Amino acid sequence: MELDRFLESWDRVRAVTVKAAAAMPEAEADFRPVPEVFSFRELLAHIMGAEQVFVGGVTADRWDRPPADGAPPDIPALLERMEKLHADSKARLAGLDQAALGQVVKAPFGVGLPRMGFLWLLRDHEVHHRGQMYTYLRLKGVTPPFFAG
Ligand code: NI
Repeated sequence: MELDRFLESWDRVRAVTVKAAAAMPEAEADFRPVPEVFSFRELLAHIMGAEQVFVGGVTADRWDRPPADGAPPDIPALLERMEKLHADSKARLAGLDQAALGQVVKAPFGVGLPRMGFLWLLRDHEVHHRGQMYTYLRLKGVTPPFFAG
């Protein structure tokens, strides 16, 4: 079913996100090309924050942003956190049936979509920010991983 296809696709995207994150030297993790954008480290934290918001919204109609917990930790610690979060997200999503996935819900940021549509949007959001990570890597002389895992 569509949820299975989504989870398979999201896992593939995530595997490449993790490779891209691990490619950045820790000394460059706070790099940002211009002052008004996320740093590399913040991009990674933001991808995780969106996962928490969207999965909470889709599974429990709770679109709460996770509490800010100060400066994000180093990249390996973020990746460890990301792995746990992703496993938890997938377990929560597995509880949704086809009827629930097709039901239109509205997020507080004004978008109304079937729950399944929000999940694809979450994957697209990750790909969008990962593209920024690729640019940051190039600017630091690092060759990013191939885009497909
Ligand atoms: Ni974003």
